[in-house]
Amino acid sequence: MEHVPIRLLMTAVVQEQDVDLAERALGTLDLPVIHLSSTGGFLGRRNATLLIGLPEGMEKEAMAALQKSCRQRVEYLATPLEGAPLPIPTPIPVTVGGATVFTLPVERFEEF
Ligand code: 2BA
Repeated sequence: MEHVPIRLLMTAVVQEQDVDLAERALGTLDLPVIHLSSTGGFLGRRNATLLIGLPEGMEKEAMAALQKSCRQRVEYLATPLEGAPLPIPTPIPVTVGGATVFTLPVERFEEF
């Protein structure tokens, strides 16, 4: 692979349902992606963490690719109702996503 200087590392936590579309959208920008399978700490649902090394000037395009491919969804968290005689779970709606994105500067990038 050609050695393009990488300036930023974008870490995007995306929902499992959106990951194929997100990878395809990033692929059309010629951005290589590392796909890590992950799990959300709060809901315990499977999600994906994408690591994207960005050359100079690609941050906006990468963010736009994630924005068009990752959408919000409502998931339900089953919790027992406090004080109820029977432990009947009450579903609580939780809005998840589109994506949780951290962008960090890269001090050093090497490929060999
Ligand atoms: P989860 O930790 O499973 O969280 C799923 C959704 O549950 C979150 O959606 C948020 O709407 C809600 N949630 C999370 N923690 C909560 C809390 N303590 N109280 C009430 N509601 C809570 P998103 O914010 O869209 O996050 C989606 C996933 O992104 C998370 O899955 C987690 O894997 C990751 N994530 C979000 N914020 C993060 C952070 N600050 N650091 C690391 N990972 C993060």
